[in-house]
Amino acid sequence: MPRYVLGLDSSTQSLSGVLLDLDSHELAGSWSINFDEAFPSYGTRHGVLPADDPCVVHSPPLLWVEALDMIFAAMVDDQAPLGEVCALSGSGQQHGSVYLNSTAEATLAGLDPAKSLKENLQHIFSRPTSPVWMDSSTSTECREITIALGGDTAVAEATGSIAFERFTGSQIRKFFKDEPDCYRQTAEIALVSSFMASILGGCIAPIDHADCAGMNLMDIRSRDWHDEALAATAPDLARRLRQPVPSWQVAGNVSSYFVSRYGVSSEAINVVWSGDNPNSLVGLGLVRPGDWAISLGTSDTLFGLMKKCQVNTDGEGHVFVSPTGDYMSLICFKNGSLAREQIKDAYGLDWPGFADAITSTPKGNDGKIILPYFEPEIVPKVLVPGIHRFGLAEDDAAGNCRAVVEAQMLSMRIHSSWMGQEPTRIFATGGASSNDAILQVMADVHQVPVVRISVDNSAALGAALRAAHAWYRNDGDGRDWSSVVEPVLSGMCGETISPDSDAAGLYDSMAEAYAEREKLVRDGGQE
Ligand code: XUL
Repeated sequence: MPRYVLGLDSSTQSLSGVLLDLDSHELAGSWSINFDEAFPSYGTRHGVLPADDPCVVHSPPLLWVEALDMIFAAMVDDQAPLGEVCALSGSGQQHGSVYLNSTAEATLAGLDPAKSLKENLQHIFSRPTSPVWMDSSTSTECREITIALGGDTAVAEATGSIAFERFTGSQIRKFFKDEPDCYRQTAEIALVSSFMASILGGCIAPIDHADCAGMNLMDIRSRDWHDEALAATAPDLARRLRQPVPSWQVAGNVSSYFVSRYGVSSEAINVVWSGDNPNSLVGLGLVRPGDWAISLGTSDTLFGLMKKCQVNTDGEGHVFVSPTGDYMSLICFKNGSLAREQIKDAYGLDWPGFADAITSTPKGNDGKIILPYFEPEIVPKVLVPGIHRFGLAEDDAAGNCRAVVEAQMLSMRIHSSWMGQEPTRIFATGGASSNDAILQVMADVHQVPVVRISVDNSAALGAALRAAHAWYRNDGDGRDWSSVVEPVLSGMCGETISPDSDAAGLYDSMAEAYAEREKLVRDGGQE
């Protein structure tokens, strides 16, 4: 009899789900509910509520509740084999928080299948809206927490990241300061991930270590709440939080609500949910230290799995716990496709023309360098945009094309060295990963093989793979991460691009030259 696992993804704009067939290792179905389209009465735009202050970005958690009913109904309509699901788990947009009152626990335990989830759960909130990761209204609270803990380095060493506005700690502090009565009425604080897991399981589900690392509240090494961070955030916070758990922890069986109403197997285990980035790590197959992924999108994002906990005290990257129990980094470079496209367009090229320009120029570009800050850059932190050329003429079309891609790859190499972990292979994903010339530069600069991978929703797939891993661990043959992930992802991997080992020395020197130019520009020097 075939067995299935279900992975859900509660993201900013939609709730998606994938059903994975454990025997064939293939997807048996996928569903998605767009919040704005499906629930216009909430008035969300791109999943968030309009606000007068652009720094305040909240979403209504009841919308996510309704979407959960709707996606299960859609699966039933499509005759998805929910009775044969052995495990389910999910992914939540990171950092967002949900505030529950003292009725929540009993209400979740007694969900009535004759009513909708909305009818069941509408009175469990002590705060009707949830601040999400796009909220940047807590700079004051970040400063207060940082001072209380002894500075940026101390916060990063303790919790894995310096204090960020979107991280949950400063958000909780702002809630406590602005609405002390509602804070007092809050019995439980959940992340989006643990909130959704709580509904599926009909109990308060704990937060997993991976998503917990995005709160600025967990001791990143002991993986327990950090007492001073809790104290710096809000009074009696420990009472409102359950003990964080490993990402493979089972939070019980699926609630009888989903068994009665949608025919989900009553034996299905509800594996704790995690954040979208940790789930994507697994969904892209990064289960061995040294496995990296570079997602080439509007911004470029680098994820890397590392064995040891290394933190970045400059705020250039985050360290989270990975769902495998190791650590992971997340580094975001804003001038990604944005910069590649600007250069392509400036020389009137299409993408094949851009690729030809790169291959027509020598590796290392004869030392010509560009620093392509079309927009303020996150890593390295550059607040004033500007394009800085060194030995590179503006009318050298091919030289500029190679320079922008070499700049991006060199910057990733330089600004990931804090991880203390060299990559052994890189999975390339996102729109621009279809471009061979760009991937060859990636392989040459990092001197490792680059594997092209195309996964539609890596967060939902990662959640399904985590559910599978937990199921094998508990009820199956205990197979390891690679044996769970590889049979599914091998079909999604394209060719491997090998590095040119003759270019190794060249890019070592270029990394030094690039870092010097970058320092010059950041110090306000002239090219
Ligand atoms: C990560 C972050 C975003 C959200 C998106 O730190 O804020 O990637 O997780 O959902």
